[in-house]
Parts: sequence; structure tokens; C-alpha cells
Amino acid sequence: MARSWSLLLPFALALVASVAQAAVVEHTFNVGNLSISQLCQPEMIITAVNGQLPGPTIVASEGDTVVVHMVNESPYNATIHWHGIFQRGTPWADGPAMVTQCPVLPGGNYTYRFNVTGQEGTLWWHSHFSFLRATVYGALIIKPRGGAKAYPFPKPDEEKVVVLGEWWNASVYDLQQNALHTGQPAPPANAYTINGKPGDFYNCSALNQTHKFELKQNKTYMLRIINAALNTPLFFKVANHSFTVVAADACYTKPYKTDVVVISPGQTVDAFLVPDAGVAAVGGRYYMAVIPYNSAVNALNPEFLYSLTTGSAVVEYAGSVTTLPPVRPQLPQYNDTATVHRFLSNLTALVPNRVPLAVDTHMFVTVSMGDTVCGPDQTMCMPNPPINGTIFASSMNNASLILPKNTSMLEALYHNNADGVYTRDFPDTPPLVFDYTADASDTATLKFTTKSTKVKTLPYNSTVQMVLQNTRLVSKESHPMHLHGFNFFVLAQDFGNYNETTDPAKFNLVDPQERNTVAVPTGGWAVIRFVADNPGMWFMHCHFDAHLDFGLGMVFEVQDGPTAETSLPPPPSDLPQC
Ligand SMILES: *[C@@H]1O[C@H](CO)[C@@H](O)[C@H](O)[C@H]1NC(C)=O
Ligand SMILES: *[C@@H]1O[C@H](CO)[C@@H](O)[C@H](O)[C@H]1NC(C)=O
Ligand SMILES: *[C@@H]1O[C@H](CO)[C@@H](O)[C@H](O)[C@H]1NC(C)=O
Ligand SMILES: *[C@@H]1O[C@H](CO)[C@@H](O)[C@H](O)[C@H]1NC(C)=O
Ligand SMILES: *[C@@H]1O[C@H](CO)[C@@H](O)[C@H](O)[C@H]1NC(C)=O
Ligand SMILES: *[C@@H]1O[C@H](CO)[C@@H](O)[C@H](O)[C@H]1NC(C)=O
Ligand SMILES: *[C@@H]1O[C@H](CO)[C@@H](O)[C@H](O)[C@H]1NC(C)=O
Ligand SMILES: *[C@@H]1O[C@H](CO)[C@@H](O)[C@H](O)[C@H]1NC(C)=O
Ligand SMILES: *[C@@H]1O[C@H](CO)[C@@H](O)[C@H](O)[C@H]1NC(C)=O
Ligand SMILES: *[C@@H]1O[C@H](CO)[C@@H](O)[C@H](O)[C@H]1NC(C)=O
Ligand SMILES: *[C@@H]1O[C@H](CO)[C@@H](O)[C@H](O)[C@H]1NC(C)=O
Ligand SMILES: *[C@@H]1O[C@H](CO)[C@@H](O)[C@H](O)[C@H]1NC(C)=O
Ligand SMILES: [Cu+2]
Repeated sequence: MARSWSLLLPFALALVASVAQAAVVEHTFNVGNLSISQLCQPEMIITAVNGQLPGPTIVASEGDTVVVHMVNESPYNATIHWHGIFQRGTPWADGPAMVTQCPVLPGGNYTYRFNVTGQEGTLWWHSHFSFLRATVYGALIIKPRGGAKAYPFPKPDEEKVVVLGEWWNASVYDLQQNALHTGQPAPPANAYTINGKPGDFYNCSALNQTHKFELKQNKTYMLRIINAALNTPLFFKVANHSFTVVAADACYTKPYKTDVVVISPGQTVDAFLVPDAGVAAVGGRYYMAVIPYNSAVNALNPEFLYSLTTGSAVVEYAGSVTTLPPVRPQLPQYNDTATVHRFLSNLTALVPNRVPLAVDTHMFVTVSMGDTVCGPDQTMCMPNPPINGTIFASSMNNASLILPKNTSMLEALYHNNADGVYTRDFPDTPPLVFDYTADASDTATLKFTTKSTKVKTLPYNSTVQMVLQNTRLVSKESHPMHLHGFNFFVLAQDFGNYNETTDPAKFNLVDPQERNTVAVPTGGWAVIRFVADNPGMWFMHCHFDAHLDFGLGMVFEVQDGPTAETSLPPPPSDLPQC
């Protein structure tokens, strides 16, 4: 029977006749040294899983149990976060250091066990202790229970994982330590990578540093695209091809045709690769390429200009005899916010009518870069207004997050002893109402922030609506805000200041896209809504590591429900101790 694009329904509604038995998908992840030569550097040592960059792809089916034995053979503390996995009933397996667990020390190990239930699509995993995630990452794919024929779109002939990353010539650990001590962001990446490789457009590109996708004419391909970069949203194109997007962040979307994909750190996009008419006839070789989207930077900043480079891979059709170089795609300009906004605001959910309509908790939260007082171990305190002797600090509602040092927040919650670990006073509104995004909006009061560990406590099953409002206290910038433990609906997003009288009229309450990471528009806002039906400690933070380190995060403390299944389980016996 022919399958059309419109009549198919995703797993939630599909009647799958034969349901395969749930399986256990088991891996051992050795986090250790990998010696690698990239960008004509001599061999350098990075931290990687099982000596691979990207690390191993985990493939499971909806409902399976995933078991990963993580053995830390690296010289650094490490944890792994399973980005986008709900972790219902397994909050101890979420992974962010000091939020849900103490890190695994060098020589230590920890087994992550969780079920991939009620979600399917492309997710990923990465280290959640410092910049190590620059090289400790990989794909996590959840197939429908009924196999590929249960997709709510025509089954592709093949699927290709496309993991986008950033590469530094220097040790990312050292770069981060330096950033923390100087209070200045780490320098931009030396290269953007596709499946770990920088591609042909760097002076230093050497043999075998370009990933090649080998395709066959007249076959259909679905790309599972993941932005694993530390700090950079990316434009993604393939010359002489367009895309039909079918999912984002492992949530099905209505098929959306576009010639460019925009993807922020933490996000994923599943898209069919659609060859232009000519390609179907001749095959040939084409570049797949990424460049940064930079919403904040002054183009005159020389450091930024050197970072305006192009990562690439080659798409080659079998039997192509051409000796010409691959065709290059025309990429948007680095500051093409209009293209970003068009892509991100045009996605809608495949299945409508799932948004909770009654809201229990309203939050209005500014996401900002600002300053804080310079600490004793910091070396480059800027003579910045408003106070001499400050360093960069980022914040939500002017609270700049610092993680606890001795106990993870989830253990403190489980043992009912938050004292000295966190406080329950994360504010629902910023301390001051002001013109958040106007060019003259600097207010000394809010530009200056202080460090704290504040959580927002949510009753079990409450519905939360959060307006995320970007500011321009230091600079306007699109922040990719990621929530652990839940997906949320993105009801609306726009530029300027959110107006609570007029902007609710823009809400899509019918078929808004569902995500785990929303790129709040630069100098603008986004409104998200989710149901807090998963007890635990759930991190919400900017997925730029550079901003997270400066404090751009907060934590939701979700209370227990009425039953044992809706209450915090005890920690596993091998939970690492601080
Ligand atoms: C890993 O590399 C670091 C240097 O980055 C070195 O100090 C350490 O000894 C190496 N460990 C192993 C097990 O090779
Ligand atoms: C670092 O990477 C850049 C890539 O643009 C390259 O030009 C440079 O030579 C590299 N540095 C070293 C020391 O290899
Ligand atoms: C995970 O799935 C297994 C097998 O289906 C089940 O026995 C177990 O209770 C599930 N765990 C949680 C936390 O839901
Ligand atoms: C994991 O750690 C435990 C406790 O230290 C140890 O007994 C065990 O051998 C370790 N396992 C591996 C695979 O390293
Ligand atoms: C190129 O890289 C691939 C995959 O990383 C590897 O299998 C192959 O051996 C490499 N070839 C050369 C010439 O290094
Ligand atoms: C692909 O399809 C086109 C149009 O139907 C046809 O001309 C071409 O021969 C096919 N190529 C292959 C390799 O099957
Ligand atoms: C993008 O940057 C270029 C210069 O780098 C500038 O000419 C152009 O006006 C900018 N476009 C937007 C939309 O800001
Ligand atoms: C969606 O895309 C179309 C065409 O690309 C554009 O005209 C429209 O404004 C976009 N919608 C939004 C909300 O940006
Ligand atoms: C900041 O403080 C330093 C050391 O106290 C002093 O030398 C410098 O002049 C001050 N800068 C400004 C702008 O006040
Ligand atoms: C959660 O809230 C929804 C909507 O208010 C309600 O229908 C449902 O019964 C609640 N579930 C539990 C377990 O309390
Ligand atoms: C919101 O919009 C209304 C109607 O346009 C306007 O009267 C009001 O001043 C706006 N509020 C803010 C805070 O700008
Ligand atoms: C590694 O973790 C241990 C235990 O939590 C902590 O004492 C130590 O400071 C951490 N090391 C680094 C470099 O953060
Ligand atoms: Cu940010």
C-alpha cells in the first residue's frame, strides 16, 4: 500500500499490530585518552569514549532499557547526560554533575540505567562536567517500537547520523580553566566538524579529515542531525539539495520543506535529504557544510572573524565519475537572524491538541549576560561598570547559578536536607521591570548579579508556563535554553519585550512544536509550557557551555506525586560519592 505523507500517525496514535519485546541495549563506555591529529596539529590527546570521535551511537527501540557502564579512564572527573531522555523513575541517571550526581572520579565507574519510554527520534549523549563534552558526545537514536515501518512518514531507504561539533587545537579543559580564572569567554573554535572531521575548507585540512557520505541515486535518505557544538548555533546546507524536516528534538513535526536547517547546541533535526532534479539524473559530488550563526558579536571583533569558518563533509553518489571538486552550497550570512527565525518559528507538531490549557505556575524569566564581583582566584577582573573589579556572569532573573561542591542537589532533596546545598527561592519574576531589549536598556542594578544555588519548587503534575526574555544588559544573544527531564511546547517566540497583554494572542495552542531546547531569539523572547509530572531535580540551562559556566541556569525541584511510582526512587548503590 502506498504511504502518503499526510495520513500517517506517530506512535502515540498508531495501532501497531505486532509489538516487539522490549530489549536491553547494553554498552560499556570507556571515557579515556584518544590520540588524534587534526588540522595539521601534531598528535594531541583528547578525552573520548571508546577511542572514537564522535563516540558510539546508541540505537534502541521505544520502550527498551538502556544500560551504559561508564568507566572513567580519563584524568578528569566525568559524567554523561542523556540529552532529551525523560528519565522517568530514573532521575539518578540524568547525569549533570552536582545536580543529579557527584562526578565519577578518574578510575571510577557508574552504570546508567534508564528506559526510553514514550519518546522516539534522534537524541544524543554528552559529558556534563565541564567542556569535556567538546569531544565526549555521540548519538542516541530511539526507533519506533514497530520498526521503521511505524514512522509517521514514508520509510527512508537509509538513515545517516550527522553530528555537528566544534574543534579546538588546544586542550578544552585548559581553555575552560582559563575562562574560569580570567572571567573571559573561551576563544571561538578553530574548526566546525561533521562527524568529528573539519572537512576541506581549512588551510590545514589533511588527508582523511573529511567525512564522506556515500549515497545511491534514487534512494531516499533521512539525516539525523545533532548539534553537539559547545557554543555555536549552526546553519546547515547541502549543495543542490533541500530538506523535508520531519522531527526536531525527537518530536515529530509536520513535514517542513526548507533549503537550510538551523540548529542550536542541544537541538536535533531529522530531515529527508531531497536532491534537486538534476542530481537525480547525474549523481555527482556535493558539499554538506555548516557555518556559525552569531547573533551577538561585533563583526569587527577580529577573533570572531577568524572563527567564521566553514566545516564540511562530502556527499558522493555511487558511480559518480566526475573529477571536479564537489559543488559548494551558498550559505546564509553569519548574522542572518531572519532565516533563523523563519526556520525555528515555522515548525509545528505533527499531532495537534496536546497542549495543557490551564496553567498553575506562571514564570517570567530574564536570560542575561552580566557581571559579578571578581573572586580571589580570578586573574583578569575588568574595570567594567557598574563596579570596578568585575567579571562576566550570566543569570536567570538576575540569579547566577553556582553548583554545590559537596553534595548533589538530588541527594540533598532525597535526604530532605537542602541546608547548605540549595535554597527554594528562585524568583518567578526579575527583581526589576525595565526595557529589557532596547539599545539603551543597561541598568546597573540588573547588570550586576550575585552567585547562588536557587531552585523553583513545583508541585507534582503542575503545569508551568515560562516566558524566557532575553536582555541586552551586556549583549543581546540567542540563548539555547535546555530543560532536563521534560519536553515543552514552544507556544510563541518573537523579538523585543514580551507584552503580557498583547502577546498571548500569538500563542499556538493547537500544534506548537515540542522540544527540549529552545533558541530564545536574540533580543527577544520565547514562551514554553510543560507539565511537571516527573519528580526529581531538573536542570534548565543555556546549552552554550561558555554561558553555563558563567551561571546561566536554574534547577526545578519537582515534588513527589501520590504513589510510589510517582515518587523519587532511592539512589542506585553505585552512585558516585563526592
Ligand atoms: C592521558 O593523557 C594525559 C595527558 O593529557 C596523561 O597525563 C595521562 O597519563 C594519560 N592517561 C593514560 C591512561 O594514558
Ligand atoms: C589551529 O587551527 C587553525 C585552524 O584554523 C590552524 O590554522 C592552525 O594552524 C592550528 N594551530 C596549530 C598549532 O596547529
Ligand atoms: C523499565 O522497563 C523495565 C522492562 O520493561 C521495567 O521492568 C522497569 O520497571 C522499567 N523501569 C522504570 C523505572 O520504569
Ligand atoms: C567499578 O568500580 C568498582 C568499585 O570501585 C570496582 O569494584 C569495579 O571493579 C569497577 N568496574 C570497572 C569495570 O572498572
Ligand atoms: C580514514 O578514517 C577512517 C574512519 O575514521 C578509517 O577507517 C580509515 O582507516 C582512515 N584512512 C586512513 C588512510 O587513515
Ligand atoms: C534514477 O532515476 C532517474 C529518473 O527516473 C533515472 O533516469 C536514472 O537512471 C536512475 N538512476 C539510477 C542509478 O537508478
Ligand atoms: C550582517 O553583517 C554584515 C557585515 O558583516 C552587515 O553588513 C549586515 O548589515 C549585517 N546584517 C544584519 C541583518 O545585521
Ligand atoms: C514561515 O515561512 C514562510 C516562508 O518561508 C514565511 O513567509 C513565514 O513568514 C514563516 N513563518 C514565520 C512565523 O516566520
Ligand atoms: C579599578 O581598580 C584598580 C585597582 O584598584 C584601579 O587601578 C583602576 O584604576 C580602577 N579602574 C577604574 C575604571 O576605576
Ligand atoms: C495530572 O493532571 C491532569 C490534568 O490536570 C489530570 O488529568 C491527571 O489526572 C493528573 N495526574 C495525576 C497522576 O495526578
Ligand atoms: C502592552 O501592549 C499594550 C497594548 O498595545 C500597551 O498598552 C502596553 O503599554 C504594553 N505594555 C508594555 C509593558 O509595553
Ligand atoms: C572532582 O570531583 C571531586 C568529587 O566531587 C571534587 O572533590 C573535585 O574537586 C573534582 N575535581 C575537579 C577538577 O573539579
Ligand atoms: Cu547562553
